[in-house]
Amino acid sequence: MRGNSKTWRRITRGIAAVLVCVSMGGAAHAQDDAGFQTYLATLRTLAETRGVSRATLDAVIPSLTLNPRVIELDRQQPGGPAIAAIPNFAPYKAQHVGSAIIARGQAAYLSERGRLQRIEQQTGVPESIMVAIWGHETSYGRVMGGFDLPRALATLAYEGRRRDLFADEFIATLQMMDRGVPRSQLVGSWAGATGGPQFLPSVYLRLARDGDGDGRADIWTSSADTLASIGNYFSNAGWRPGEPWGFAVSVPMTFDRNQIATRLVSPRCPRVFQRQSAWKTMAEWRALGVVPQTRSWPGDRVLATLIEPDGQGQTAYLLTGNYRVILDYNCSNFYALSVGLLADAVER
Ligand SMILES: [Ca+2]
Repeated sequence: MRGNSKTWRRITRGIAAVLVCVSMGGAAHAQDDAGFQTYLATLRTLAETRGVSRATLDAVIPSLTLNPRVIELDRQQPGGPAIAAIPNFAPYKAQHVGSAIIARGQAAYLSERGRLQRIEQQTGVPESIMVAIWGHETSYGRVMGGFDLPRALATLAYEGRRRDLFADEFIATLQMMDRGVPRSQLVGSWAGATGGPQFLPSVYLRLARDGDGDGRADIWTSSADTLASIGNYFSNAGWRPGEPWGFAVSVPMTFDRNQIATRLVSPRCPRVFQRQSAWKTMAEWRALGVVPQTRSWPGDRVLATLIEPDGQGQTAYLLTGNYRVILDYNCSNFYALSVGLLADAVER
């Protein structure tokens, strides 16, 4: 009997533990929802102080619920300590600058030609760079994300990992509505990027432009508005007309990397900038024995850093100040290199 009663106690304890788990799970969820609704009241007050209209607040705030999928995706993001080994660029390049995306880019380039030329004249940003950003971000407007932005951004603000950033972006979606953007258009990635250029709402408010002259900056259905907005972003971020983003080079076999190591630590995405060398002029790079693979040297005084994304002995790249503008759009060396290479391939 003792044995049996012990077994029974073990079983009942097991059942109790399961029941506690189930009810805790349910309670945690209910608590999240209740907490979220309370937090929405705070967001509403904040939005009111920034001048969002009552009509917009009444239309949006009561409709919002927590989106657990957004929290799940946010928690999968890397953000911890440095990754042990940085992968090579070659596999990423094969995936993002393949023949299909190049061919569709060339088709987009041809069909938007007149418009692109006009934007390049106004902004100094090459047509091919605008097309490459559009291709890389949304496959030329095909994949723009299906998350309801106010709901996703309110959820991310509530979750709290980057609360101020996402609270600001949430309020920016409401300001977009006040400017006449329909709620139905406010969809995008789980992290709040929207439309053909994948702008955050605050970027939309600051930099989106009307490219087809109908008075609205429609970055969701108008390719003219999308390209004009990307051009405006790049010119605003300091793109220098007439200068390449960078180009492929060969580095001599006997090359002392210590002499070109950077001593600067960037306050913004330092890991990305650490992979690049110190700045030198084209004349200095030439004197060090670096040889261009795909084009002739730009002006002697143009400054560039060097990156060897596949390690020593492989293709390296000299990167100008315009490369930094691509990094301003999305701070990743692989992203910026592949945008530059896609632009070159589309233009060819
Ligand atoms: Ca328009």
